[in-house]
Amino acid sequence: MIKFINQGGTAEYFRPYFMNFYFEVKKMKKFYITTAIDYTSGKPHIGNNYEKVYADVVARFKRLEGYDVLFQTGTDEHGQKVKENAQIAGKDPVDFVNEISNEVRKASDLLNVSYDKFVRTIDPLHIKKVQEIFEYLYNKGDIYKGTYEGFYCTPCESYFLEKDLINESCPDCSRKVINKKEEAYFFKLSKYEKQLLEHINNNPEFIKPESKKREMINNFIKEGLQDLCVSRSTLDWGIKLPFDPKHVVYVWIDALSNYITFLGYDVNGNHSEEFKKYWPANYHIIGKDIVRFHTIYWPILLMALDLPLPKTIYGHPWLTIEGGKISKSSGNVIYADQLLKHFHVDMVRYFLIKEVPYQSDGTMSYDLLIDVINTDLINTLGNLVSRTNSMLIKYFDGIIQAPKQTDKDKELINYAENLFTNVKKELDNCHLSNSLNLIMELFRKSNKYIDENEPWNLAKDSNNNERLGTVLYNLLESIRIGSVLLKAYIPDTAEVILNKLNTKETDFNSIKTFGSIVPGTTITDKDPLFIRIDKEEKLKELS
Ligand code: ME8
Repeated sequence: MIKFINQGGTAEYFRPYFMNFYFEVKKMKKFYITTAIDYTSGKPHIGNNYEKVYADVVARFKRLEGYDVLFQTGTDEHGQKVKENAQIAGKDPVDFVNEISNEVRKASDLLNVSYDKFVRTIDPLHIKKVQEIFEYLYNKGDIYKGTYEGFYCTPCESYFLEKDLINESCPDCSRKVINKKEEAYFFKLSKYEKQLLEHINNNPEFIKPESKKREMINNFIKEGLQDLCVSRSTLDWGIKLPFDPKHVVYVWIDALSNYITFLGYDVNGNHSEEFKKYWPANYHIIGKDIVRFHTIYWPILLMALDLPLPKTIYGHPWLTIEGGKISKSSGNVIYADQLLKHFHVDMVRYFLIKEVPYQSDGTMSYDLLIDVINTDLINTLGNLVSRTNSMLIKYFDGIIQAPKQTDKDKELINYAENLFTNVKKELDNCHLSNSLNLIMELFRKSNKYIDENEPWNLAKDSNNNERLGTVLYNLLESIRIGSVLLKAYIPDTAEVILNKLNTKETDFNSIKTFGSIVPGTTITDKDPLFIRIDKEEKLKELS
């Protein structure tokens, strides 16, 4: 090999390897993350919003890691329910979906969700592409015309399965149903069943959590997949089949396609640069109720289109209110815009991420929200920052001292130095609540470090000045490291803290080792981060 290099010249020999490496790195750097697109059948609630905040934390974290992130969210605007609710509201469907789509977008904006694209399925370009996809699959033979037979409620214009009938009547309006047959289009799911099962088994990251993966395999795929009815002739608020306009496309085919149509997918292979760059998606973040659509119908649709499959589909648990299902009709509902009139956006973001774990549902109540804010954001984080800054101002006129660390500091330093790696690991496994807890643990450890080192006693004797300066340095550096990580979770608050520290060291590279905060820097701000919430008063205000 050396001989070869000497003969041909090092640069010439390595060029193709560097080029490959360069493109490989560039390719690895992209990160495409999506959320479910919300139905425009009504105003979204805090449960729908939780998912967008979840995806936002991942998107922000990946941007901070240096990935080229595309974060897409939006609204799913066709279907029976949307049409019915527009009628109930006495509105034209287009006016109705415009209004609700704005509400969905507004909630994400209020929650500081940094989406790059907000998409809407009534977009004419999306409609055209869905029609092209449908026609392509029809011509390929993966979609065929057949007969749909089932129990039909004429006033409700809906089919039901026998098991869902109540006393042989419609479960919605209680009127008698009739046995009805009609012509419809079907998608050959069964053709791809084996390929799908293989993919799921060979790609452990494909479906998360594990419990959902098992449910999909055991309850659906192994049972044998029935061909899916992918057209409706009883509905007109949908995308018409280009070659048979009596029918509209089943709303899930329309909705799922958003992940590729808005990237510039082209059924003839003339994809946009954006599509070539970002597809396949790294993450589809969706709720536990729609895992089947995303892990069975969607991958099969992609296989039929000869496209690579997304890397990971995470079906997150739900947020409940006081332990019960969020439900508008029973009044058990909270909306982001109302909540944010009473709480800082980061308080709500913090609560949502902390309180919804990886697999089991989380609970929200005003009581719990206030307790979590007071304990974590005010006692643990807020007090740590103001105490540390106050001591530096009091003992050293706010000037950060050069440290001289000892064994006593090792535990805190080790924890802080490994924090990025540990947080990243949890986040990459979709355990966001755990990842946030690891950051908070650094602040808890820092408070304990204050109690153990008693800076106020060190300050009594000027011989201890070096030690006192070191203790404060370690605290400030720990606060900095934790706050840089918090930029992904509670970005406004993280920025306020980093400004208080008067530091320019605010990127992820600066937190991989301990000691980037610069001695000699002056800190002047010791104001509290948040004002403690008086629970009784707040609850009164909320009621
Ligand atoms: O399902 N807690 O739309 P959607 C957490 N349009 N997440 C919740 C929740 C709760 N209490 N309630 C709902 C749809 N969600 C389709 C998606 S994607 C191609 C089409 C989640 O408005 C729900 O699981 O009913 C879903 O991921 C998202 O909110 C939108 O629900």
